[in-house]
Amino acid sequence: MKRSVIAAVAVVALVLGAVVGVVAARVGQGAATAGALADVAEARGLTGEEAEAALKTFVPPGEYDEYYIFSSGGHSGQVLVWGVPSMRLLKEIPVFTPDAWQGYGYGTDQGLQVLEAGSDPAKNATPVRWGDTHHPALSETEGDYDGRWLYINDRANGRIAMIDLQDFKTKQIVDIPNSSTSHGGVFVTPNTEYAHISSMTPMPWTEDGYADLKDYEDAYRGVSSWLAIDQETGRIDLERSFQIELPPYTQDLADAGKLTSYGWGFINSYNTEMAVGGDAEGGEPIETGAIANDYDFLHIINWKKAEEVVAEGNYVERNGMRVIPLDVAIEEGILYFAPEPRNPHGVDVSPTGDYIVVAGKLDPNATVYDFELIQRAIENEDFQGTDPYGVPILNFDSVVAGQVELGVGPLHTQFDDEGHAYTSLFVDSAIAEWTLGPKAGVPEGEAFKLVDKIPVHYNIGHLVTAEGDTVAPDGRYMVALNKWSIDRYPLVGTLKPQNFQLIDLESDPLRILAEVPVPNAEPHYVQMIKADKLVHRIEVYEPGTDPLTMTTSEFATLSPDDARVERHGNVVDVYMTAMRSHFTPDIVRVREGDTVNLHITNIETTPDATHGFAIPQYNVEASLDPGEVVNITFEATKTGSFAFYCSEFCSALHLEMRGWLLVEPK
Ligand code: CUK
Ligand code: CUA
Repeated sequence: MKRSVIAAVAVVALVLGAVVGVVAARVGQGAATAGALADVAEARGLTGEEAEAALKTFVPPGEYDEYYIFSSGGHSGQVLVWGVPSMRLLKEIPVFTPDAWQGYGYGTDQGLQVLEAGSDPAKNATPVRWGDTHHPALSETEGDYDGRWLYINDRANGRIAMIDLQDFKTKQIVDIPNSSTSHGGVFVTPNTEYAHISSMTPMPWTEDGYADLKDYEDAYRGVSSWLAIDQETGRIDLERSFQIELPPYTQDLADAGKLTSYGWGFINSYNTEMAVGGDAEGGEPIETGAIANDYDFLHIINWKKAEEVVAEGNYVERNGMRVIPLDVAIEEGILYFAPEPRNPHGVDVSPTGDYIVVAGKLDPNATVYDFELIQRAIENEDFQGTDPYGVPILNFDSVVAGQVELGVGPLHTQFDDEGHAYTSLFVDSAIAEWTLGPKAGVPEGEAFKLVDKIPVHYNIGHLVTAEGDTVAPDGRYMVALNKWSIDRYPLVGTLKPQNFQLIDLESDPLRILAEVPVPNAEPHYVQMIKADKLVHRIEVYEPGTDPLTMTTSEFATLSPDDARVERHGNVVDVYMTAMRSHFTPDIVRVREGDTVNLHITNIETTPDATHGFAIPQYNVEASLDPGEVVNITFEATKTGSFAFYCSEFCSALHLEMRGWLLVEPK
């Protein structure tokens, strides 16, 4: 066995050993002595540091974690919820991809409605039933997480979803008009006025949606979308939303201005060369074409101004969206560029909003822009020229406060509460800790300096610190999200898990406390929120709730006495209840060709008294949480006798919780 494997096993064992002492101490039956703990550590072959790390991250059974991580799931299309410091996986929230366990997308109207409404037939070749989640954005009030909603994008298909943090369910998917993909251009504005999402790969803005790549520069466009949020429900309201047309660069990551820079947004770009590939047609690959320039453009957007311009009616309509054309954005002072060194990836605004940190994949530096300098340069028209589309480019030297050489492949930056920034280094497989400037409280002489560097395993993408992208980071913990995990875990086949590593931000030098495999997804951006901020969580639904609307369902059946079957022509409505351990009615008789509407209410009020509802051969699988109503609609096309059943082991007589769907031939 490799040493790393031994260590991983040993940490778990030590934790089990240590808990004996801790629990004993709690009930007053004695305490683990330092000597006893040392014996365990020695028996496990753990170093003192490893044993200490285990104690720092151990959360006893029945106790809760202090922080939650909301993690993108990459091309699983889902969101993962983790506890910190235990690094336990708490939940997988289905978002863009159906999930049978939670009955999402397998027959229930509510799930199908979300997925269907989220796949625009005018945009997609076929209904899209997966996504590639990259950037979550927790809702904010005054720049701080408020625990209401979570937004997350689909990088593949240019969509965004809203998850309600009352019940951790996906309530809405919006297929963004005029946008075919979206990478990391997701954030909420400081009071969740808007969820922003920008396109990644530009698309043809032509009548029929087609333009040959030789017409790329004229016909293709990027877009910055400002999606208005309903403050009651968290839903996106496209009617109040607007977009800003952008040149056909590859718009990448983005972040909201806050405090000092409130009212502004920042988007990275690369491929300002506008390379389109063609390596098999005598051209060069995108990979080389897109890295020719020394600088790409940081997009600086005045969204408050954009709001006014839209209110004045200075926009065009395009596919149902109000769009500020590029020339209007330039003329009205909505859009400026600042040069940013080669092929940047992350752009992250510091907690006070003063500094905008850009990390260039092909540049060893973090480049720090100062918002005040940006404002001054705009006022003084301190431009070094315009881009081919007429967008003014601010003078690089006038807007940059400092550059810090960090290492190879800097990607993303997070912050703590002491003026430090932490940047992931993909190629170096490390995290660099460095200082911001005086506006973050760092003394002049110590500003913009590399402080520490901690190796991670291996090839880190994103990283997160506790509330590290808010106006008030907590410090405390940092998690490295690593792409590779060679040798870290026992061999489980040729596709290896991803790897999260928990780092203690309170130790000096920085130290890794724990690591966990991520076996079901490839996370990109994640956010870490203090658990006690999730104040809107509910434990059970009010009886008869439709989770999609969070109101009482018109189809609720609150007592088995009200269960019934109503036939109108060849439409059959079945009002059914589920409780331990029976469905009422448990025999449903329909005829071939009928349209069947099942309205099932779980009338339990006990937390966690969940039932399932599965119909074989009809591809139906629902999950009914206590109080929940689900609607299931299908055509009775297949005749026969189908034994529906509760798919959740709910009670001693769970196996008896079943019934018959009889579809009689015509
Ligand atoms: S991204 Cu994947 S490592 Cu989509 Cu924010 Cu950088
Ligand atoms: Cu209800 Cu099993």
